[in-house]
Amino acid sequence: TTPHPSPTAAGSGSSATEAFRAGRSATGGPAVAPERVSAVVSSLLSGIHQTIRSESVTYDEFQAAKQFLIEVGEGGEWPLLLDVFVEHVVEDVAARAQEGTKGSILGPYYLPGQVRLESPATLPQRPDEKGTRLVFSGEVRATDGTPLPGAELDIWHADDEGYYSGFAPHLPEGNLRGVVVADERGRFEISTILPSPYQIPTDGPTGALIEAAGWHPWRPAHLHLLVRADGHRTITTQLYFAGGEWLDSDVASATKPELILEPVDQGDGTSVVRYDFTLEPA
Ligand code: MBD
Ligand code: FE
Repeated sequence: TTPHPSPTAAGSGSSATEAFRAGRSATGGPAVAPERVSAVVSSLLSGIHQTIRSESVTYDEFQAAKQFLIEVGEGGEWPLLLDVFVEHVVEDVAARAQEGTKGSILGPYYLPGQVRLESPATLPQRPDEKGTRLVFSGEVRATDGTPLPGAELDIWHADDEGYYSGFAPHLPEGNLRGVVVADERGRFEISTILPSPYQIPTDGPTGALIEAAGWHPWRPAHLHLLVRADGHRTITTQLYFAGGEWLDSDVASATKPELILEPVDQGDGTSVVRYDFTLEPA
């Protein structure tokens, strides 16, 4: 038995759907030209049609697919499913036109409006927060090397059990989330704990699909970051940990070799690591 109610797939999935809706403007984004809708949807459909032909998909399988899609919606798991299996390619395409620090996917668990903390900062955490202490520091600079004073590091990550605040009922709001403001030389220092790997909830439709396909439901341990500075393009990225489990088989395909930290164990329960960010002019 666990000491607290474990977050259900339906709970975290529907919270992610609510968070997504809250983050969209009332208008739901810019209009898309009919030519573009037609081109993208035609291509998408032809991919589906081609799969049905090449795999000789049966009526039973077609009906099972409908059932699955209905359940994804009912469970509020569209953000989870799409961010795990699709977002990495959208990010790849966006990255074609980007310089500076490599990006990675946003994922379903970002929550805006977290507490602003001047560097050096300690992320909000429970008095008895479990896990290895991590001190993460570095500098934010422009692509030409100029330091970016007052840059913001909007950071969020899972706890030592792999759960995210806001998406697991036993965690206090805002736990292990914050917007850290770099100093007058663009330097930052963030004290937190090492996150654990994240497991896609196994009790919802996304987990059921992963199980049915014989895949594993894990993401390697990671920190999420949005790094912002006035006049510069915001970087959405994630940082991983050398030697960590699932690094080479992330279910969300979102790791990159440039995004792997190598924390140094200080021998006192604390690990220390540096990482610098480079932002291109907007
Ligand atoms: C996560 O924590 C995450 O980062 C992604 C991309 C998908 C599911 C859970
Ligand atoms: Fe994550």
